Amino acid sequence: DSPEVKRALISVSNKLGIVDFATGLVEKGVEIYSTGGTRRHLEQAGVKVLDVSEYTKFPEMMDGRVKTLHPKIFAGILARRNRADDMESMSDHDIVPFDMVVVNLYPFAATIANPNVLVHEAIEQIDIGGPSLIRAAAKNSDYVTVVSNPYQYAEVLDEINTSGTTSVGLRRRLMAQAFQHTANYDLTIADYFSGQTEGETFPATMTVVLNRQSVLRYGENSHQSAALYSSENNREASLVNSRQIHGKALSYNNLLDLDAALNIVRGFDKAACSVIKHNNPCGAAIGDSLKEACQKGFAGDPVSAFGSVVGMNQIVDGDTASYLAEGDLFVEAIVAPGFDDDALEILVTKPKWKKNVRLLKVGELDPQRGSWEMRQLVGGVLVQDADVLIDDPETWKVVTDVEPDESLMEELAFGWSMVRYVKSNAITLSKDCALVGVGAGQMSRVDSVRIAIRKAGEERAQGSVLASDAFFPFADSIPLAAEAGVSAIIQPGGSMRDQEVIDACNEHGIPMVFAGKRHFRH
Ligand code: 93A
Repeated sequence: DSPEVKRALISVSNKLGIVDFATGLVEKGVEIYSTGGTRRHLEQAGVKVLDVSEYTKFPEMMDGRVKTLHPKIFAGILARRNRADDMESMSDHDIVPFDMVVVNLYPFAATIANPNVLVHEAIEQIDIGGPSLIRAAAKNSDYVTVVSNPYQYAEVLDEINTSGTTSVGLRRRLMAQAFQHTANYDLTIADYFSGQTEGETFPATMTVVLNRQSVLRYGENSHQSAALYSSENNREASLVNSRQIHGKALSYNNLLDLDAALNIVRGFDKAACSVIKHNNPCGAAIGDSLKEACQKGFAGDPVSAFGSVVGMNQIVDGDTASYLAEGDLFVEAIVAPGFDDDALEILVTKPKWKKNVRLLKVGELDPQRGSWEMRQLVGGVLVQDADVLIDDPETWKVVTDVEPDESLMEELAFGWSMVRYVKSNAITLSKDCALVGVGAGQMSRVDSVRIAIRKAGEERAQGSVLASDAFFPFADSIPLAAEAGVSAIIQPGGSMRDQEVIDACNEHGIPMVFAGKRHFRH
């Protein structure tokens, strides 16, 4: 019931893979028609191609603005093969049927990614003929195969090679992808021009197109259904782009925590490990080796670390995997740039939790994560730049009589790089570049201080440094820190009562640094 593919129209801006694909089609006896640039590209590679202009008896004109927009092209795509009248119209007007349309569009998104692009240059990159070809072929997917993206070539050629045609199932799937693609394309154009006319960072109207990536077993709780969506333009090394190489399906909470785990470690040059529970780090550390970072990370709060999600910023090696596998640790999921063969072998054979542990490979990490963040409100959405501010200790101010020495400054820098990943009100105690106590998500800052000290325990609080994600509204936290033996404090400063807080530090001989910027995470 699927007619043999005899004739294809190919018109592509992105020439990736097109020679191999077209060659494969020609080998199966498919006749190819192309527009100017595509035809030259294919001919140079030795592929036999017919010229669209010669067929329509119309030249390409207006710098290519009109090349395929012609009834002889569109009727050949849209004709219903089971309708005698459609077939008669074709023969009356010397129209040939196209069984396949291979088009990818002018690169509008890539063009506007250049901030210096001029409006009229952007306008020239709005494809008109291409989306029309794609939509026409998609509409007639009963008979026509529409190929709108190079990643579809392999599967299409596979079917053609086995049966000389494509299955209805594939054609319908390609149809859906085609309409989604042209819809996204138009939305990108609309976004660009609505933003530009306002001259604002954030567009006046925003259309966000997200593709469903997977349906999850359930959401935060088992009575909530859930799915994961990814944005089409997201190319950075991220959880959403990662590959699961082992273990059970990811849950909603796994995904949330893995994302946090990855964001904490991605910025460090040294080996780093984060241990996440309920979206907060219960441990995190840097070390001279990944194993050391892991050991220090898990030591942060070994009780809470049970059933945690782990993030690492280097390829996991056998040593690190052995440490994770051999202790009494129980890990739900691990995300890392990759896993070497030893590590993989160990993690999938050794630990008790080997069957279930989810291993995610993200590839090489960018130090910075994506640019915008969205949070949902009932009936709306909040958008902001992600908090990716790079710490610059040069701008920090020592506000106390005593100055922290160089090694304390290093410890403060570590604490400050961690506290932004803890829910506000956030307090961290850290020592030897490892978290030892975390107070997260309390409604009063002094409670977070109390919790961080209690979590650290007497011995570890002694000599640790304290970081606070926002200023101390009162001086009440300082005596608590002093009593616990905290050796230095970092906080943004900026409270009405800064002076009281500084006085309290001076009284207890604790050096304090103002970082000048706060890092709320609500
Ligand atoms: O300027 S257009 O909107 N007018 C057209 O009639 C047309 N037909 C195909 N752009 C048109 N195309 C696009 O040209 C295709 O979508 C494809 O991206 C590109 C291929 O041009 P060439 O074969 O000359 O490289």
